[in-house]
Amino acid sequence: MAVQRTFSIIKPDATNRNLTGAINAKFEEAGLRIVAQKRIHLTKAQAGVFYAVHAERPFYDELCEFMASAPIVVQVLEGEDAIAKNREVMGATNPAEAAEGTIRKEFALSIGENSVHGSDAPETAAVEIAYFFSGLEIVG
Ligand code: IDP
Repeated sequence: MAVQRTFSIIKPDATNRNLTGAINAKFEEAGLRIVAQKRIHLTKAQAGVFYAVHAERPFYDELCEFMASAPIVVQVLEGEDAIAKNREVMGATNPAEAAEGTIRKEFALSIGENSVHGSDAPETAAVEIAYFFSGLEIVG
């Protein structure tokens, strides 16, 4: 498997609890390199565009409110098989179902306030990276 890039967000529940460093340590221990990173505070409208794929889901409004409730850290992670590796380190969406040692098992508060986002496929990774970063901001 070739070196890939994926898009990651450290969500408001995690930045609120000062967990950015602890979560980054999990990525780095898994062999993922943080090749771009910045702290931003989304508007609800910007969160809505990012999560447009979920617009018809019952939790969409709650999700957009949450993502705009506090600063987030957006990142590009790079490594061998980075998309799958990141999803593995994140753990299942619902922390009650997440495996031991994963970020969501250790840190997530609920299925909604689950500490991290990670792209699920190369196509979504490319779109998500381009929504938040210019090429000059990604330093591999
Ligand atoms: P993922 O983040 O593990 O890829 P998705 O199903 O794509 O999971 O959902 C996107 C995000 O929407 C989740 O990470 C979580 O924050 C939120 N979410 C998913 N399901 C629920 C729910 O049932 N209630 C509230 N929020 C949810």
